[in-house]
Amino acid sequence: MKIGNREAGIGRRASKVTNREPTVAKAPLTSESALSALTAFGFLRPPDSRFPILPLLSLICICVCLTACTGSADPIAVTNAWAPATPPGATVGAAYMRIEAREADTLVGFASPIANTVELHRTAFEEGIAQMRKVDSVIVSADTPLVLEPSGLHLMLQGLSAPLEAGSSIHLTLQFRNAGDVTAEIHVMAAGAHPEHH
Ligand SMILES: [Cu+2]
Repeated sequence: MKIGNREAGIGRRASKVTNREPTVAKAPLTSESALSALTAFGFLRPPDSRFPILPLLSLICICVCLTACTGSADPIAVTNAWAPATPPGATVGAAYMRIEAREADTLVGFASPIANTVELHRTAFEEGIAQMRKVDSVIVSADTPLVLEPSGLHLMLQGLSAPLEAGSSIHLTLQFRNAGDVTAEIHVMAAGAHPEHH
């Protein structure tokens, strides 16, 4: 009898231990633990009602999406704006950037306090020779960024008041038909250096 009881006792303890193990292992993964944590902080009703977590999670998802989608309210975003440094005495420089428009717009003019004129140029190869042609205006569509880059569309700064020095910044104003003036900060980089692309 005694032995039988002891064995039965051991059996119960053993079964308690084996019952506890999966509970501990599962705890971080179950929605019950998330529910009880939320309940503890007063976000939800007691755990016997599991359904309030669904609208709460939906609300969190909607908030995250809205925040991500409306992060920038600017109609025009200029990124990766850079210009190669120019040698001493140079009066001509170039500038490159990526322009994104929330709604289609037309880029119609350019100005900078450090240059007499700023023109949009397109480099094209004609009979194997690179030629630069002035472009009066360009459409920035809503779904495709306009990328100004070496050997493509670029801004030409003529009549520089001072050479462009690596490590400095210059300001350049882009004039859009709808969005109006947008001033971009252009980082001057050592000649031959390329900016990081994200
Ligand atoms: Cu040019």
